[in-house]
Amino acid sequence: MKHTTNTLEKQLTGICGKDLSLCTEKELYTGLLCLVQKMAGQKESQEGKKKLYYISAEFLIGKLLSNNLINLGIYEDIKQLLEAHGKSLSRVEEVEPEPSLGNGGLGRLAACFLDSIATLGLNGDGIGLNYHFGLFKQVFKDNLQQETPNPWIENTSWLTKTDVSYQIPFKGFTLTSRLYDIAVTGYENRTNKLHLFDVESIDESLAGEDSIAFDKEDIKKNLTLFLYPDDSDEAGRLLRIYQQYFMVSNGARLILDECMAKGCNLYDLPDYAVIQINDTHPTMVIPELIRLLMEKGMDMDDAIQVVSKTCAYTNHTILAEALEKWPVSYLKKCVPQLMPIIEVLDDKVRRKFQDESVAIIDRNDLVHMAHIDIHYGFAVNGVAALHTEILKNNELHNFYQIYPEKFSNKTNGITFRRWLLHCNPKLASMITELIGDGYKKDASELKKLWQYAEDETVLQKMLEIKKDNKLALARYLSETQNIQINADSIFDIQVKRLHEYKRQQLNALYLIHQYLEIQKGNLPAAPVTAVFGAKAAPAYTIAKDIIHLLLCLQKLTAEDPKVSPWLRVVMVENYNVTLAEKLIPACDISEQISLASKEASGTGNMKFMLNGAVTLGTDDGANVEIHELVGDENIYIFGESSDTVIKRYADGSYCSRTYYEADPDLKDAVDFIVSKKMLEIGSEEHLTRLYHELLNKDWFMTFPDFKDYVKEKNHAIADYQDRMAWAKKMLKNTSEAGFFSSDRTIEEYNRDIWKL
Ligand code: 26V
Repeated sequence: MKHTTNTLEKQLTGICGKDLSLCTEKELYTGLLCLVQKMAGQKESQEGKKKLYYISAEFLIGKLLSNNLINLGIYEDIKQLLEAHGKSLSRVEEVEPEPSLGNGGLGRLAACFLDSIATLGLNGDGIGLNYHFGLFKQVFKDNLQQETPNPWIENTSWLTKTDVSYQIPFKGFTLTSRLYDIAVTGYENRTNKLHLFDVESIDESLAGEDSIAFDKEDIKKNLTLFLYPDDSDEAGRLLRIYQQYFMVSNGARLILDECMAKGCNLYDLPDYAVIQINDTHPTMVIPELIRLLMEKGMDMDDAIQVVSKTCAYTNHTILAEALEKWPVSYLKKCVPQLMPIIEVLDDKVRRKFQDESVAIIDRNDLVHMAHIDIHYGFAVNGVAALHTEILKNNELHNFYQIYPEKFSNKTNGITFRRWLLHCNPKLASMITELIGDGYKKDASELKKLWQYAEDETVLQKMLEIKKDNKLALARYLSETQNIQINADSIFDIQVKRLHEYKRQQLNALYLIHQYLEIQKGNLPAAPVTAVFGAKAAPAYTIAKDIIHLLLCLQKLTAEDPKVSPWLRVVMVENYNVTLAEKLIPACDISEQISLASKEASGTGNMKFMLNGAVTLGTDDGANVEIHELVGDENIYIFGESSDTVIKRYADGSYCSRTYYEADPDLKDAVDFIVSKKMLEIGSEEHLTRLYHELLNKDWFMTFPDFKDYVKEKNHAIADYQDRMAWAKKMLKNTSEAGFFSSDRTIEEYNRDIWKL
């Protein structure tokens, strides 16, 4: 140990060019970055003939310094080294900007997968885009979300410029690309790569300092400025096509180059490459690869065969509006070279199957991207057991009948390096003391913790760690967001993208109900802090109205002396991976309350469970599997079943007003949204629009679940009072979380799909 510390000290001092005690945090950060890159580089490997390429529009990787230190096995050494020089590693971590390359679960999953792929020593790289301003940075003003650019690339960053560059053809012009790489260090294993393509001609000055508006038509300069640029107008939608094609055309060229360099003759491409298509954003890789193979002289039928044996598709959502369908006219405007190929792909399908529902180009001249993936890929998977069943029985039923052998489930997972070792070091070391550190490589060993279910010292220790984490969160929010919270209250947390199907509005209705009860003198069993974190898509009006409601409730509960000792609502600004790492270890109750059947999996639910939070949720997505693992005693399940919900949608029988009229508590809560009190705090426009939306539509059926939700949540709050019984629930959740390691998920992908 001493020896490594000495070597590390020499190396780091050499890089920084002065004694470590004289360095600023920023200097130490860039010094460590260089050191990590050097060490990671030494672990790069060419091993493995066949390689996985995980193509994704998003990689929500989070800050990289600490995770790399952990995976390289030098975290403790560096921490001690800095301490010996009067410096703190956590202070150094704070100066690292968080890469802004993702939006939510889909992108975070991709990041966890890269970690596990490298950790398992598999030959696999990621391919995506290098968005300069990322998604957007969320700022609250007048209780509303505003969006500003989120620049994250600094002079010294994790990006390494490579000499790989391609000419990418669009209608009427060509763009020169440039590849940047980020090293992906596996935990005590090999280093893989995240390949991020950029345009050489990018012009950051196109976007202003505090607005995400820019000239959407200047593709040469804007292509990699933002992830998911606003698509509420045609220019925005075309830009998304330009981005997607740029990503896959570069990716396809890189893949072919790498394979040919290894001796591939292109007919044997499936022996050298497998391409995992993460949702439909990269679907154009299929026709583009076919096109490139034809350019190299392959005949079309052969090219289709080869590509079909190389590509596999993961579906992440059943929401119709998220299943991409591009108008033929748009594709012709941006990438006309793909249309003849897509037409042949459609033609072949139409000759084989006289079923309009499985066609690629529909009667309205829309190209169904998922249909390309399913017909011309060799595997299709859902991301949780329930989700895959719904795909097979409902959403993709007609495809399942044609290709039953292509379908499988791969329940999502999370990397325990980031979501336990890094974010909750106290819990991790308690676990190591109790069961050794085998769980770091084989997460199923966490089950061994359950032998301590009756051990009061262990249970007490779990409660102490949770309390410490709550205090740390309180301190952090106070310092960074000027939010004060009471660490003695129950931390009830809902953090995820803002979407109506995730039902932050149901949580809000509960909070209003509680507020009214407290006003009446009916105090809850314990004080509660309800914490939210969520970004809304800039053009998603109702989602932004819900944020407005939450921010108004924050003000209302903070300023009411009768209520604030019992109930506080808090919405953190700019929720991201860094905040998640602080919130999740501090959580008591994990809110996973999507409308049953709508959340494909969820992965936040797994992170909370691992960190000893108890789930309050619907039987949806991976909650179903959490429920099975921990049993009824250790989870709070409420709401209507996915079957009931699916039937309700099918028969169109749902009428929110009926529920509103029948339940006075619900009626009071809904009416309160537009009460005098609320209108004094908030904006009439936003609050009344939301009120009418709920009353006249409530498309995601919050009203039928309201009563049951209130009951179960109050049940959890009351149970929390028996600290030992609660600690036992926490322990059960942590000890059953092993199944949700992304190492397990990746082993399944490799066993069933990739076969590396
Ligand atoms: C789709 C679209 C459609 C076009 C407009 C912009 C946009 C942005 C993102 C998406 C993809 C959403 C899909 C997604 O994030 N799905 C989530 O995937 C997680 C990982 O599998 C899963 O745990 C979540 O349940 C699922 O919502």
